[in-house]
Amino acid sequence: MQRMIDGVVRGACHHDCPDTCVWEVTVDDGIAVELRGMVEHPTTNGQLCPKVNRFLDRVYHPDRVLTPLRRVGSKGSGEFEPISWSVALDEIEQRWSAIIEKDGPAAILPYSFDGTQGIIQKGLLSRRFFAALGTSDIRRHLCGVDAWLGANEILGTPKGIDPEDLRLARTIVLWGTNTLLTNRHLWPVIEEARDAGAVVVVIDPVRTTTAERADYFLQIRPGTDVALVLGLVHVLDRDGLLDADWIDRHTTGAGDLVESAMPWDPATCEAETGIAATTIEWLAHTFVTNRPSAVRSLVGPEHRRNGVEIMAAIASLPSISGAWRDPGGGLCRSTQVWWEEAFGLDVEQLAQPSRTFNMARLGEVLIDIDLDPPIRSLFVHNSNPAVIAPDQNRVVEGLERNDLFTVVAEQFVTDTARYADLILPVTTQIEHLDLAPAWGHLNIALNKPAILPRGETKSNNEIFRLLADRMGLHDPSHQESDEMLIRALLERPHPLLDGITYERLERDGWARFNHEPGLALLQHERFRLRALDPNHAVAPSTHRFQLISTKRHVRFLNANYSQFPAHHPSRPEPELSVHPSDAADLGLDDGAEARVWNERGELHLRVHHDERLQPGLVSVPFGWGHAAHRDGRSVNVLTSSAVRSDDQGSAAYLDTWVSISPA
Ligand SMILES: Nc1nc2c(c(=O)[nH]1)N[C@H]1C(S)=C(S)[C@@H](COP(=O)(O)OP(=O)(O)OC[C@H]3O[C@@H](n4cnc5c(=O)[nH]c(N)nc54)[C@H](O)[C@@H]3O)O[C@H]1N2
Ligand SMILES: Nc1nc2c(c(=O)[nH]1)N[C@H]1C(S)=C(S)[C@@H](COP(=O)(O)OP(=O)(O)OC[C@H]3O[C@@H](n4cnc5c(=O)[nH]c(N)nc54)[C@H](O)[C@@H]3O)O[C@H]1N2
Ligand code: SF4
Ligand SMILES: [Mo]
Repeated sequence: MQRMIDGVVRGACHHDCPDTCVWEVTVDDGIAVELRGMVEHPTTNGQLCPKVNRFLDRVYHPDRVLTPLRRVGSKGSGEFEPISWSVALDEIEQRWSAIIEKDGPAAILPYSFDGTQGIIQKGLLSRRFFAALGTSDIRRHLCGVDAWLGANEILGTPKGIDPEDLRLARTIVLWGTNTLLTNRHLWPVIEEARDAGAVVVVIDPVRTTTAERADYFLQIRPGTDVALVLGLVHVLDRDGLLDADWIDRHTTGAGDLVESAMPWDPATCEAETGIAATTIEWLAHTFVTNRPSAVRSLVGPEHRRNGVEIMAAIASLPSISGAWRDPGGGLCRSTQVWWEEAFGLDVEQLAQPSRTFNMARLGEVLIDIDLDPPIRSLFVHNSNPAVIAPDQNRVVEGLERNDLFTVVAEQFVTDTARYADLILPVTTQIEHLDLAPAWGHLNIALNKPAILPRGETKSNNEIFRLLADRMGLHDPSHQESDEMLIRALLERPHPLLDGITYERLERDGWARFNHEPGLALLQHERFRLRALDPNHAVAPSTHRFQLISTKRHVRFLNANYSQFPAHHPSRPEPELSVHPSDAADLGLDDGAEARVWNERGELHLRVHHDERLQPGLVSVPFGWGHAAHRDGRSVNVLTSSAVRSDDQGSAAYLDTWVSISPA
């Protein structure tokens, strides 16, 4: 039997969080007894976060799935019996072989997302496996793709400045990002800049915890960010603050941008965005005079129908103003593209599936009997679509199909796993090997397993090795070990990876990509400016309120942890937050019960008066499971799965309109 050694083992957090903290696990007698942030890691700085400080409770939780399970009750009943791996694998082999024989492999749909963002366990072997079988695939566009597209259009690259370089900036605009909640390890960098005199501005429709800690808060009307950028460009042009030499040497299309800003004088911009004309003038002036100036954004505004245009607008501001000239100036966003390029994953992801669906449309795909062939089997790993996907009623309707053979690889019986025919028990991050990339800084880390897999759990990769063997896929690439996969990535000849070896990562735990701090990365590029389109989604006449459902709780991470009372916020249930003026209008006291609905679904929620919102905007937190709601469903029953006509892009989670009445 495999043995593990007691002592301290280094690893890194797997969650879909920009921070990718590096941790140290203390193991005593084969049991992980302590987990703490690594002191020497520059962004972790010895601290994890309120979600992951209790991670060992998750690993050893009595509800962990420790053996394969087979459904014995009806779908969704949550009744399962333990079975052995060989019985589970036999059943998958038989069911899939029959489906492939009758309808072809395209009738099988794998569904996965960022449950772990470790490069090895997230998808290397699963992609090889499903591509070799020739199954259908999904476009993994729920998070970050629209922001990527918008930035890339203007910058000619999706890359921005190194987030750690924000310490050099003297104006920092946190544009639609809730840094203190979602990217907390960046905050010390921002404070460092502030200690040196930086001004911090937050632009958000909601007065978030981050907004409360900023120097200036601009409470924007939802979705009107493009108009705000046009207003800022208008002022820069009007007041002679545009640098003709910069524009001439480093941009194309600036004339079109300035022309599209002509109608957006401060008064017009105020009427559209809700931000005072004098504030718009102040921000435009500050951005060009109090330099270096940087805009920081992640995915907040991208979850809208005009998400690409919003990010294009956000990228246009530093590009026309010449903010890129200064180290620490420019646009700062996800660093994912750095490691995707270094590891060649941008290419790897283009394996040819038999057909592809945008993952936002899971519900309609599952219930569409006219598809040729229809989906007969669903394999879910690294995701909890019953909670995270839009149009939840349709998703559950699909999962309820008795003729759909559903397999879910999970650590817990999630809301998705409840509908599975088979649940396969998987390891947690301290039970498997992985290479942990970050989308909030330029370091990578090696995650070494600290303990043996609990019970009969197996890593994703181990499951795909077994499945490949069962399904007759005998190419040796399906059997590569996790260590071989990591070594192959690190050996790629890419300048960012020079000198980063497996041995070095084993010794130090982490390494920074070869990129000099403070390098004004894009100063020699030509930015592709263009006219901007300020149109955004407007209210359908039937519904009065706009609903946002972003992440809100410090101890939740997407769909993880809401099942644990120790992770609950002080108001321990999902509530409908309503601005007090709207609540008065609707006759809804604080604590009253309201019905919230639209054409896709409804929820009954307790009302919370919250003056951090704005009139017309209500909110329900994302992340709570079905059981936390009296309707047995969560906020995504209200969101729409509509994506662009080319099936690209994220769901417009935030362009959701609802009606509200007392229950
Ligand atoms: N604690 C915690 N941390 C997390 C997560 C979590 O679930 N919990 N999830 C992780 C994941 S997957 C992601 S993608 C990141 C997301 O990280 P962020 O992008 O920072 O977070 P969001 O909460 O999606 O959106 C940020 C802000 O955008 C605002 N916003 C909404 N509409 C608009 C608009 O039209 N204009 C502007 N300017 N702002 C708007 C929202 O009010 C919100 O405050 O967080 C990661 N970190
Ligand atoms: N209304 C609304 N909906 C949203 C959002 C929102 O803000 N509002 N945010 C969207 C965004 S930005 C994102 S990124 C998505 C997140 O969507 P997901 O990536 O699906 O969410 P997670 O909760 O991070 O992870 C899902 C599951 O992965 C499992 N998991 C973890 N590690 C492993 C592993 O090694 N193997 C296997 N098999 N499973 C593992 C966890 O147990 C967890 O149940 O949600 C989206 N949905
Ligand atoms: S969830 Fe984010 S902040 Fe928390 S430990 Fe993981 S990487 Fe760090
Ligand atoms: Mo995300």
